[in-house]
Amino acid sequence: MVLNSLDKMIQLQKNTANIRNICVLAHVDHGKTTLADCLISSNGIISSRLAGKLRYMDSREDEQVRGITMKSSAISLHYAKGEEEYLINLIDSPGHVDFSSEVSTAVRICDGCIIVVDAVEGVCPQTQAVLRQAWLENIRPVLVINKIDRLIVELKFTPQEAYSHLKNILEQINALTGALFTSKVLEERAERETESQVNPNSEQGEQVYDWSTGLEDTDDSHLYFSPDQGNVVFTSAIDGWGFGIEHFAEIYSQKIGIKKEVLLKTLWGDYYINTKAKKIMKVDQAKGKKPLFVQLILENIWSLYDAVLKKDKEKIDKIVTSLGLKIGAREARHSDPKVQINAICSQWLPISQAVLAMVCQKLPSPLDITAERVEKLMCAGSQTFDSLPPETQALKAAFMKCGSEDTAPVIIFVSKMFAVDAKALPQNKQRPLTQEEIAERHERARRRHAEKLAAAQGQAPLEPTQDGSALETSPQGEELKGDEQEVESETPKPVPQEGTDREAFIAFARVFSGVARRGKKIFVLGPKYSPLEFLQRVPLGFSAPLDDLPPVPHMACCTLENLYLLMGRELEDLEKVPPGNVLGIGGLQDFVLKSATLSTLPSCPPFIPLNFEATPIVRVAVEPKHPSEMPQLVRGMKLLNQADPCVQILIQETGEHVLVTAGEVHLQRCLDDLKERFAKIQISVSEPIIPFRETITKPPTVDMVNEEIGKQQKVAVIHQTKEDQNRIPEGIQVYSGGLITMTTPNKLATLSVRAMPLPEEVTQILEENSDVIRSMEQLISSLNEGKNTQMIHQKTQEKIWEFKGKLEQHLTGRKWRNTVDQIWSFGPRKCGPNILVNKSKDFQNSVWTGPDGKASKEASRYRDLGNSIVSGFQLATLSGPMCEEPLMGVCFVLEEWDLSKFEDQTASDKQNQEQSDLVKEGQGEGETCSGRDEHQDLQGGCSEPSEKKASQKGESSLTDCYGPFSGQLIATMKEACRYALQVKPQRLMAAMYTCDIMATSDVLGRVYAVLSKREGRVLQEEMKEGTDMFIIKAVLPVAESFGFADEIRKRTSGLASPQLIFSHWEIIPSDPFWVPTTEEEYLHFGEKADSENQARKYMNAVRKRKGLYVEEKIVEHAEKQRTLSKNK
Ligand SMILES: Nc1nc2c(ncn2[C@@H]2O[C@H](COP(=O)(O)OP(=O)(O)OP(=O)(O)O)[C@@H](O)[C@H]2O)c(=O)[nH]1
Ligand SMILES: [Mg+2]
Repeated sequence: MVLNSLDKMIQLQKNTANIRNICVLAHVDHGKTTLADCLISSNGIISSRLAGKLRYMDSREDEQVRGITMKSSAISLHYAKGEEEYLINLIDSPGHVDFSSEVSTAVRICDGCIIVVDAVEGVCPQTQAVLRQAWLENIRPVLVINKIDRLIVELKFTPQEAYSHLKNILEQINALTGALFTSKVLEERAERETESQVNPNSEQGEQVYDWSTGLEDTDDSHLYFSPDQGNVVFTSAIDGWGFGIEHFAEIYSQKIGIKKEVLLKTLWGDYYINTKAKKIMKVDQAKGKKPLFVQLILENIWSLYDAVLKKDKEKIDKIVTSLGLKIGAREARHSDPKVQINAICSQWLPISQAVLAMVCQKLPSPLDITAERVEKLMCAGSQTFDSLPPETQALKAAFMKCGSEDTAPVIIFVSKMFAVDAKALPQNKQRPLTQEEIAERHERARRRHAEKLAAAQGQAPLEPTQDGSALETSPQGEELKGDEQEVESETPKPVPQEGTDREAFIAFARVFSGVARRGKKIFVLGPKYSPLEFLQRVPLGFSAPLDDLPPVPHMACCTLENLYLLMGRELEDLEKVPPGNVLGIGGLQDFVLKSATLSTLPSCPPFIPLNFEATPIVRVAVEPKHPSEMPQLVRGMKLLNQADPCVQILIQETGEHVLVTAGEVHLQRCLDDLKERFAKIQISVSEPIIPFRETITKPPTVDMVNEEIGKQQKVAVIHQTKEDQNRIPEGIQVYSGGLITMTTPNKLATLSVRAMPLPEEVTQILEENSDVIRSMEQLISSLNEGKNTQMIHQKTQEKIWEFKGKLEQHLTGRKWRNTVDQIWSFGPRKCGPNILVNKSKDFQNSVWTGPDGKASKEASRYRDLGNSIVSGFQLATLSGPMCEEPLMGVCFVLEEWDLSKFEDQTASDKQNQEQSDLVKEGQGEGETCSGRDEHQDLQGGCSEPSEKKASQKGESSLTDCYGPFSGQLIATMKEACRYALQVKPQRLMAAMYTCDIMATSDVLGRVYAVLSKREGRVLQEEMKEGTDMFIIKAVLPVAESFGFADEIRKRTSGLASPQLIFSHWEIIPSDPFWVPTTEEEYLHFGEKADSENQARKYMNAVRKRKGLYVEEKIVEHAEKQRTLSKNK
C-alpha cells in the first residue's frame, strides 16, 4: 500500500461520522467477492481490468481453486463524494452454509450490510438466513440486485419482462423483511403484556383489552427495499456497471425538464411519461405504455448489449459518442464483447459510484448506533438491561457517544481470531526505505565511522548508545505524548520465528468506544465474566495498577501489542485506532480463544455471544500417520480451534481426537489447514463419524408385511427369538408394562424403573429450551450450595414457567398425570431431551423446587442419595444400549425407591457403633476411613462428627466388597434404565439435513434419482416464477450425505448444487433387532431375513467403530450355500 494513502486512511479514521462499517452478505455465488473487487479497484488497489477476475478478497489458495469464499476478510476503502470523504471498512463474507459462522463474526462488527441477490436466482435460502442475521444483530441493510446481464444474455428477457422479474424479486425480499418485522413487533408486544401483568399497579380500575397488535401504529416504511427509497441498486459486477435510480433521475431531469424529485418517485413503479404533455401518468395497462424504468433505463442498457453482442460497430460508436465516453483503442478493437461492454459500461455507469454512494447515504455511521442495539449487545443470556449494575448501565452512554477523548473508556469486541503467516506481518516485512530513512542511515554510518576513527585515535566515544537507540525508533511523525512515548520503546521487535511458530494470530475486532493505543493495558473479559461479581469483590473506585488486582474469574489483563489496518491480503501497522473502526490486533492469542470483549473498565459486561446459525455436525477422528507426531497434531488442532469460529475439537473417552465441523466443505478446509498450516504433518482421517440418537417407541401395530399384529399365528423361529436379543439377566424382575426392578449388589436398596417414549412435541420443546433448563440447573445447584437465590431474574423466572406450561400442555392424559410436577432431572448432561420422573411416594423432589425458591427439608435428607440416582440416569441417557449413543425423547419413571433396608441397616449400625465406641472410649482415635468421604455426605442428616464416624465404620464393614453405596446406586440406576429401555421397542434416530436444490427441468429426474438412492425424501417442489428452474426441498439423512453435493453436481453437469443444513432428528422406522416372528413375515423374508435392515446396518457400523461386540454371521449353513452356488 502506498504510504500516503495509509496516512489518508489514518486521517479518515478520526472522522467517525464519515466511517461506514459494512459487510457484503448473500447466498453462495451471488457475486459478493466480485462486487468487492469492483469496489476495491475504485481505490486503485487492483486494476479495473482485473476486477471480477482476481477475487482479491479470496486470498486463500483453496478459495481461488474452489471459487467460493471461506473466510470473511476486511479491507478499508476511501470514497469521496463531493466535498465529503468517507472511510469504508468493507467485509466480504462467505455465502456457503458451512461457513455461516463467518457471517456471524462479520455482522457483529458492522453497522450496515449490502445484501446481494442474483437477478436470476432471486431469493435463496442463504439470502433469508443472512437477512435474519442482519436483523438479529440490528444492522441496517441495503440491496444490490446483481447479475442483471444474465437477464439479457442468458434468459433473453425483454426489458419489460426484466422489469416484472425485478419487481418480483423485490416483493419476495420485502415479504421476508415484513415477516421479520412482524415477528419482532409481536414479540415486543408480548413482552409488554407480560410486564403489565407482572406490575398491575397502574390503573386498577377498568381493564380494557387492547385488541390491536401494535402493527398498525408502527412505521415500517423505511425498512423495505425500494429503488425510490434509494436503498436498491441494480448491478452487473462482472461487467463493472451498476446504477441506482438517482443517477438517471439526475440525467433525465435535465434532459426532459421534469423535476428530479418527481422523477425519483416515479422512475420505479408503474408510471409512464406523456412526452407531449411532459407529464408523468400512472400506467394504464390497456394503453400498452411502458413504465419509465423500462423506457428510460432498461431499454438503453439492452440496446447497448444488443449492439455489442451483434458487433454492430456503427451503433456502438453512436452510443459511445452520445454518452460522451472515451473508449481506449485496445478495448474498442477487442474481439471479446465482454471486454467492450465492460469498457463502455464501467465508464457510463460505474458500479463503485452507485454502490458506495448508496452505502454512504443510507447506512449509518458508528455514531448512529441505536440504544436498542447497545442494550442488546450488553445483555448476555436472560439478563435485562435494567438488571445490570449501575456502573455497567452507565457505559451505554459511552457506546452511544463513541468518543475519542482520553477519558472515554476503551471498549473493543473481538469477533474472531484468524491466522496469518508471520512473515506477512508488517513488522516482519521488508519495506522500501523512505528518503529520510536513507538519509538517516547514511548519517548513522557516517557517525559510526567517525566514532571508530576517534576510538582508534584514543578518544572517548560520544554517547553512542543513546544516539543509536534514538535512531532505532522511528515514529512516523505521530504526535506522541505521555504514556505513548513509553509504550513506543516497549514495542516488541520482530522475533525470529522458527518451525511451526510461523502462524501469527490476529484478532478481528472493532473499537466501540475510546481510542485503542498500542501498548495500552486492557482487560480481556470472557463470555462468562460478570461485572457484578467484580464490583462486589473489588472496592469501588480502586486505583491499584491493573496487575495488582485480586484474581477475578473469566478476566485477564493484557497489553495491546500490535494494531493493524486490515487491507484484504495485507496488514498495515497502526499506532492507534480511533473509535468506530474495524482493526486487527496482534498478540492476543494467549488471552482470547475465539471471541472476547476488551475493555479498560471492569464494569463493562461481555458482549452477547455471536449467534451461529450452523450446528457443527460432521465429525471425524484424526490421527498422525506417524504416531510419534502426536504432539504436533495436538498443537495443530489447538491452533485450528482458535483460527475457526465454529470448529470444535474433542478428545473422546476412547482417546480419539475428533474434529467437529459444519459440513463437508468446512471439513475439507479444516483438514487442509491442519495438514498444511497448523500441524504440518501427514494425518489419517477416519470415515465421518455419524451421530445417532437412541429412543423407544410405542409397540408397532402392524408387522413388517403390514399385517395387524396379534392376529397372525406365531411361528417358532428356528435360530433366535426377539426376546433372546434383549437378554435380561436373572435376578432382575420385569413386571407388566416394562417395569424393571433391580436391587443394589449389597441388597440395601431396590429401584423400580419404567421407560416410556415422550411425545414428539415434548422432545422438541426440551430441545428448544435447553438454555432454560440449564439456567434452572444452575439455580438448583446454587440453591444447594446455599447461595442467595434472590438473583434470579424475573425474566428467567417467566421463561421457566412458560416452559413448564408448554410441557403441561403436551403431557396430558391418564398416563402423564402429574408428570410435569414430578420431573426430577433432564439428561444427558442435565439439559438433554430426556426426563427422569420421580413417582416414589416417600421422597418428593422435582426440578421446579429451585425456581419455586423452596427446598423441602426432606429433600435435603435424601439429597445425596438422590444425586446418585440422578447420576445413574445421566449415565444411562448419555449412552444407550443399542450402540452407546445418547438417548432422545425417553421418559424414565422411578416408580419406587425402597431404602428401608438401608435405613434399618444404618440405624442398627449406628447403635452397634455407639456401643462399641463407649467401650473403646479413651483408647484414642487411631482409625480413619480413607477414601470414604462420600459416606459423610450420604449421611446428609447427621451433622455430629462422632455420629458420622460411627456410621462410616458400621457401613464399611458391610459394603466393602461392593464399593461405596452411592456408587452402587449409580450403577444400579444406570442398569435399570438400560433394561427398562431394552424391554421396549427400541429405535435409532438419524440426524437429518434439509436441502434446497435448484435445478432445471431437464436434470430434475437425475436429482430425484440421487435423492432416492440416498434415502432422501422430497418435501416440496415448485417452479421458480419466470424461469425454468425448479426448487426442490428435501430431507436427507446425514449418514447418506457424504459426497451428495458432488454426486448431484456431477450427475447434473454442475447445474444443480445443493446446500445442506442440519435440521432435526428423525426416527428410523425399522427395528434394528427385527427378526421374522410371524408366519407371514417368515414367508416373506425367509428364515434368515437376510435383506438386512437399514437401522441394523447403522447400528452395527457404530458398534464396530466403537469396538463393541457385533453379532454378525459371516457364513451360515455353509453347505447349503455351496449347493446353491454350484446349482446342483
Ligand atoms: N453473469 C454474471 N456473473 C457474475 C456476476 N457477478 C459475479 N458473477 C459470477 O458469479 C460467480 C460467483 O461470484 P463470486 O463473487 O465468487 O460469488 P460470491 O458471492 O463471492 O460467492 P461465495 O463467496 O462463495 O459465497 C463467479 O463465477 C462470477 O464470475 C455478474 O454480475 N454477472
Ligand atoms: Mg465470495
